[in-house]
Amino acid sequence: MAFELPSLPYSHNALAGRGMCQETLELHHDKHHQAYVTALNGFVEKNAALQGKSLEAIIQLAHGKADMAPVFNNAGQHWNHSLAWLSMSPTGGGVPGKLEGKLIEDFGSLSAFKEAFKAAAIGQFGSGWAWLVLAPDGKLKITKTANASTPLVTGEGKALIVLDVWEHGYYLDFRNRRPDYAQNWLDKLANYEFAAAQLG
Ligand code: MN3
Repeated sequence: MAFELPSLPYSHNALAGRGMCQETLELHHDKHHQAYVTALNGFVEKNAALQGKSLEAIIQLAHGKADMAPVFNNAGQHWNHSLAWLSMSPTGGGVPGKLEGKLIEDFGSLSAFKEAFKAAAIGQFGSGWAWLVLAPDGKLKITKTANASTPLVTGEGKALIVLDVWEHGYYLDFRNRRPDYAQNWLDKLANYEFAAAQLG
C-alpha cells in the first residue's frame, strides 16, 4: 500500500497569528512533504525489497547504503515531516508541569533548555532538523541531524518533538533569520503537550 501524506492536525491558517503563515504551511505540507511521499512511493513501486515494509523499516534498510540514498532521503523526510506537524500546535508554547519538571532536571531550567535547543537549530549547518529526544539513559537531550537524517538511525533516543530548519520551513515568515524562527517556535508553536504525552 502506498504511503500517504498525513493531514495537518490543524488548518493551514491556524498558526498564522503565531509566526507561521498560511502560505508557508500550504507550500511546506502540501507541496514539499507531498513531493517526498510521492518520490518514496515511486521507489517502493520499483523495488520489491521495499514493498510491504513500514516506513521505519525502509528508513533502517536504506540507511548508510550509497545506492539507496534517494530512498533514505525521501523516507526520512516523510517521517521527519510527519512528526514536525505534530510538534506544533495553535495553542503551542505552554509547557505542562510533568515535562517542565523533567526539562529543569535535565537542563537546569526551562530557559537553559530553550537556549540549548536554539543553539542546535542555529548550529545545524545547512538543511536539517533540531530534536528533543528521550535518550537511552532516560534523560532528555537535544540533538540535530542533517538533511533527512533522524534519531531513528542515529541511536540518540526517541524523538519527542522536532523543528524543521530547512530554509523552506521559515523563509516566508523569517527570511534569513533562523534564530528568530527557532525562538518563535520554542515560545509560540512547539507542542510540549505532545512531547509530554510521548514520554509515557
Ligand atoms: Mn521541511
